[in-house]
Amino acid sequence: MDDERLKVVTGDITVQDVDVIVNAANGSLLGGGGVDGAIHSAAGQGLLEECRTLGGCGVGEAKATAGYQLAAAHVIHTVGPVYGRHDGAEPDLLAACYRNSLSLADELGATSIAFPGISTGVYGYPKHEAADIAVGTIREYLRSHPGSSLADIRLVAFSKSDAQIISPALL
Ligand code: AR6
Repeated sequence: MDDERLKVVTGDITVQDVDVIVNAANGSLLGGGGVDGAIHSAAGQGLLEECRTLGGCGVGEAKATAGYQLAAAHVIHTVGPVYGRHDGAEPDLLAACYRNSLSLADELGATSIAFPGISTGVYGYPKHEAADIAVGTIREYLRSHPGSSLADIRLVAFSKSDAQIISPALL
């Protein structure tokens, strides 16, 4: 079933004009490379200071902070699975990242949210498989949460070639 609330956009997630940006973090929540590094540098030092108070985050879980210097009011930090390190539980853990982030965004009353390709960089998740899980999990969430405040859900591809991988998952 098609849902106009979900779309693929190409670009840098840090400049998305949305209520919530999702960060593909690591368990320490203390920053890193990739999209995590980009979000921390765009948000500024306040983000790291708040992250230090959170006590880390488990794989598949999600925790929220303010957005500081980002256009987004909130950042939801989630920790994706490292591909091949979870004895076959990778798909469930990746789905949990999306589901728990959406649920937290709803608790915050957000209407718009932007996701990066969680686990598809250093954590090695194959991009086609990850895109199918992202789209399937988001659609299932929207179906099972008719009262969701979310009206604009973006899967942010960092390059045109990534957009070409993700877009067919929406068909
Ligand atoms: N905007 C949108 N997407 C981006 C951006 C950006 N600015 N930068 C990278 N991507 P990764 P992971 C894409 O490695 O695999 C960090 O060091 C990138 O092309 O950032 O979940 C954390 O601290 C890729 O498709 O996250 C962890 O240690 C996707 O974002 C670890 O990396 C995710 O790539 C997490 O690894």
